[in-house]
Formats: sequence, structure tokens, C-alpha cells
Amino acid sequence: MNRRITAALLLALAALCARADDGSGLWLPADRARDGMGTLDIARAEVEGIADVVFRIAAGALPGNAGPDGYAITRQDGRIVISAASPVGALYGAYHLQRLARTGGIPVEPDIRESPRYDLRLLNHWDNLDGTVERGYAGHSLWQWDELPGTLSPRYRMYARANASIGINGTVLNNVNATPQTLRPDYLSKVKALADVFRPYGIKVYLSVNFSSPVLLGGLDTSDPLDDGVAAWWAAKADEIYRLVPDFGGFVVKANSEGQPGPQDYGRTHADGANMLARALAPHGGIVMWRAFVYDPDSDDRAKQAYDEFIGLDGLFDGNVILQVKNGPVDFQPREPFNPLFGAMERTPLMVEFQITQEYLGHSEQLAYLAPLFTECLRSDTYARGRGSTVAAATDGTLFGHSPSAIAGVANIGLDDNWTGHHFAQANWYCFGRLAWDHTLTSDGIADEWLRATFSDDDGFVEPVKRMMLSSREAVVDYMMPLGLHHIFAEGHHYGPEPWYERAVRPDWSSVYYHRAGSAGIGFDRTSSGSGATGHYFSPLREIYDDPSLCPENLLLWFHHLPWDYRLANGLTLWDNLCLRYQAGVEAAREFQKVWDSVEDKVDRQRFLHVQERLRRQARDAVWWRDACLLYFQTHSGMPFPPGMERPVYDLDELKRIRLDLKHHN
Ligand code: BDP
Repeated sequence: MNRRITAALLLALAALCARADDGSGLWLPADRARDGMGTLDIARAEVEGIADVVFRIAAGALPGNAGPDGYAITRQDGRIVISAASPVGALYGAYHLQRLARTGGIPVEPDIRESPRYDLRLLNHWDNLDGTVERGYAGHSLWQWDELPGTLSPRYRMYARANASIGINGTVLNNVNATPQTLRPDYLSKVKALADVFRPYGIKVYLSVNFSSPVLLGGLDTSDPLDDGVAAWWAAKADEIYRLVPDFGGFVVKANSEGQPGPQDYGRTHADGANMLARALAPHGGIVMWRAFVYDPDSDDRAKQAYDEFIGLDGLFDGNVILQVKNGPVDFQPREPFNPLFGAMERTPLMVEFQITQEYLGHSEQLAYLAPLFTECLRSDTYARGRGSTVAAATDGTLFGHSPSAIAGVANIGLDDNWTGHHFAQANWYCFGRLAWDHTLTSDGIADEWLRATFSDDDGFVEPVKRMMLSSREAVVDYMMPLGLHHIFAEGHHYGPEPWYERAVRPDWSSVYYHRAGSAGIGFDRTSSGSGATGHYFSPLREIYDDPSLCPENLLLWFHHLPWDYRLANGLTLWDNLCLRYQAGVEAAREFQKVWDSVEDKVDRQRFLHVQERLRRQARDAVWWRDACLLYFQTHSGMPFPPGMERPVYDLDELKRIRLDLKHHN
């Protein structure tokens, strides 16, 4: 081949490669730190080339009560000074500086003082020891259990770095549906190896434990929390763990929930179970995060169960127990009201559990930026102590004074090159960390930061794409389950619609249990004349939720069963409103495609095509959702589609035959 042509080809190839990005770098610049470095050296490496920085670490380096993670960034004699009480605080300061450099620049005279709102900012991995991930949509588990502890994947340190850069300081390595094997000595040595990699980044490891471990692993004949032998078994196990991992964080426990064992198997309470484990960890400074995700097939309303089971236990938990409560009373739906346990258990520390992995929001196929969902919950006013008693205040220690305060997010991270499957799902990992650090940050501000650091600092890219992100969660709500509808997903995979699903093994796993559509109307009556769940909220919320004319429309069918011709504020019937919301969702998803195409020349080819392909699917699946739900609900309402609504393109029977390939979705 002619040399000049070869050279030209090579140049073209190089240009193409430069425009390719697999997303593995996340929001971070190239890593200058190396394996084996201590925290302060990492901090130095992170700011190398960014500014002339001096670190000042001293117990009293910061005014007031900034805590070990706080930092200040100022300038003195021309140099940037990062002051902190601990090396980890300095590292957070370094990441702050790095973020500024990537998102608009470091101010000439910085006067930054930061300390996190929550003490413990945790990811929960639902990773199994066999490498699968429950509700994971980004490939297999990051943890290579077979190779540990001998081989350390380079991704472990990258993972720690990414987390530290957004303030996450703890990780629960394994699934809440925990196998007892995790606590075997060989697995504990693997856990130690991971903890050693994470430690310089300020990240502690935690484990989910199976409550029956004394029987299943220890060979005891009971796991009764009030049995001395059982308590001794756990105490010895805790000693063994702390010998390997002196800064081990503690346990997460899913007990008496979805078939998992727990103290109720022995006629004991959640408090009995949690306290027994807490006493095993207390001498070492560890904590128990006891989950409140419980529901019973016999209960008349799944949304009431956690409250009913836990409210009477307030004040009975040991000081190192935190109750880990999902944001809503059912299960990570696209929209739920906040869980009424928040604010209601004054004498027990509660933490919010969010789900970052989009089990119910389109997996890693669909773009749904979750900061609006997270902030909606955190800023909801519980009215526990009058106005301003937000979920955030009730959990961050300010309202009731509990410490440590904590928050958790179920991770969306896997072995995929880009970590999270969808490039935009990285933003959900990112925004969870940022909000755990400071829940007063805005969805807009976080999206802005993330886009600039991850894609491009060009306003022509950032502005339209940010608008798309900010409207994406509401779009998903609209085309999946608007007006307070919830849990009308297909059996098994929770990706597509199946509002006609009624033959579940338990009624509360079917869709009809939740929407209750019939000729008389649609929605779940949770008012004082229905299941009474509205009574779990403080006044004035209970009255507001109880009255359909006061209830926020976006929660209407969560709390009310209403006739199809019920009139909403806009004067249109409930049926017409439902139709138009579904339609609006479809239109929004189509708009995302146009927005993305409009920034084609501002994004590298690889990520552009990847996102373009996913958005195409999102628009298609939005139509699937709209048609499935509306055609099915129409069999109950018997009402025509409103004139302005686009007509369904599918037949109901055709949609009922769809079976998804679960390999990609579960
Ligand atoms: C549900 C998931 C299930 C989890 C459960 C939990 O479908 O896989 O095990 O939550 O949080 O949303 O325990």
C-alpha cells in the first residue's frame, strides 16, 4: 500500500480511537496513585498537576465540629491549603479540588468548608459468592472470590478511588439474601484482602449475614438469639473477623423477610435478634444495620407491614443498632411516598436505604437519573416535630440527635467496562454519593458536575443533556405507573409491564393486588376507611393523604381507589388523565432521542452510539408500557381514549404473550 495512504489511514484510526471512550474512567481523571500508597500520598497524587497544594492535618485543623471527614480549602501565600483533622479528610479535600478543576475551575480565593451530613455513607452490594448479582444489570460481580486473596484485580482500587471521590466510606460486599458461607474462614481472608485495598481510601467493609449461620455454619442446633451458645458463637465470629479486619464496619441483616431466617422463627423480636448481634460487635466498635423490609402474605396491606412490625420496638434497640429502612413503604417503586417509619421512631436511629440499581426503573436499559427521586424522599416533611422535620433531618442526626447517622444505596456496579451498564447509570452512583455527603445539593447541580467531569465541559452539551437527565425519572414514572400506581411489573424480571398478572404464589406479588382495577375504578384504598395506612403519617399529612381532593395527584392511586370518571384538578376524568400521562411519558422518551442526536458531535463515538441504541429501546419500551397498561385498564374502564392521545400500536393479546429473555434482566 502507498505509504502516504497508510499514514493517512493510521492518522484517521488514531483520531477515531481518541474519539472512543468505553466509560471505564468514570468521572475521574487518569489515576496517578499506585498500589500500596497511604491515604495522604494518594491525596497528593490526586491533585498533582492541578494546583500547588499543601496539606495541613491536625486534630484542631478545622474550626467547629467538622468531624474526621471534614476539610477546608483556602489559599495562603499563593498556595492552596487543604486542612483536615485526618488523612481521609484531606483526601476528600483533594477530590473536591479535583472536581472543581474538572467542572469549571478552582476559585482564585477559595473559602471552602465541608463536612458530611451522614457519618456512614454506604453502598450495599447484592453480590453472591458465585459471581452473580441479584438485581444487577452491569454484568457479574466485581469481587473475584475464586482469585482472592492471592490475586487482586486492579478494579478493586479503581472502585475504592471512585467511591472515595464522592465521599462513600463503606461497602457491604454481599447480598442481603446472605449465604452463611460468607463467614467461613477462607472467605473472611478474602474479605480481609479487599478491606486492605479499600482502607487507604477511607472505605470500611461490612458484611450481610444470614441469621441462621450458627446452625448452618456453626453446627449448633439453634440460632435463637436468646440462647447463650448462639450469642457466644457470634461473639467468637466477631472476634475472628476483627483479628483480620480491625476496622471492620459491621453487619447488615435481612431477617424474617422473603423467606430469610430471623429471630421470629424462635418467637423472638427483631430487637432481640439485632441486640444479640450488636453485643457481639460492640466491643470492637461495629454496628448492626437491621433491615425493616418485611411484609407478610396475610397482611391486608403490604405498605403497612414494616411500620406495624417495628413501631412498637422503638427504644428497645442497643446503641449500635441502626434500622435500615427503604425509602418507601413498598419496594423501590418509580414513585412512592416516604416510609412513615421515618420520623416516627424517635428513640431509634434510622437510615434510608435507596436503590441505585434500577430494578424497577428500567434496569441498565433505560435512562433514569435518580437524584430527583432521592431528594424527593430526603426532603419530604414527616412533620414528626412540626414543620421542617424532613426525612433527611430525621436520619442525619439533627432532629433526634442519634449518632452515627447513616445512609445506604443498593449498588448498580458490575464487571461491565463502564461499571454500570448504561453510561448514564454512572450518574446514579455518583449522585447517591454526593447526596450522602450533602443532601442539600440539587439534582441540577449534581448532574451538571457529573456531565462536565464525565463527558464534556461544553455548555452546548451540558445544558440540553442535563435537562434530559432532570426530566428522565418523571418520564419513567409517566409511562410506567403515573398518578401513584405501583408494582404492576411483569412476573420475575420487574422490567416490563404486566398489569394483568394475578396468579402469583402470594397475592402481594401480583399486580392486581396493587392497582385493584375493576369496573368501579382503580387504585389502592389506604385511607382511614380502607387499609388505614394514611394513619401512619403525622398530621397534617394523614389528613392530606386521606382526602382525594387534597392528596398530591402524583400519589393519588397509591392512597385512593377512585371511579374512572372522577375529576382531577384539570377538570378531566381520572381515565383521561391516566391516558395523557402515559402518552406524555412516551413523548418524553422520544424527545430524549432527539436531544441525544443533537449533541452527536460533542460526544465520543463509542459512548454516543451506545446511549443512542439504549434510548431507542427506551422509546420503544415506553410504548410497550403505555399500550399494555392502557389497553388492559380499558377492559375495566370501558372508556374511549381521549382525542389528543396517540392510539395504541400493539394488541393486548400480543403484549400478553411477550416473555423477556431473563438472562439480560435478572
Ligand atoms: C426486592 C428485590 C429482591 C431483594 C429485596 C430486598 O426484588 O431481590 O432481595 O428487595 O431488598 O426489591 O431484600
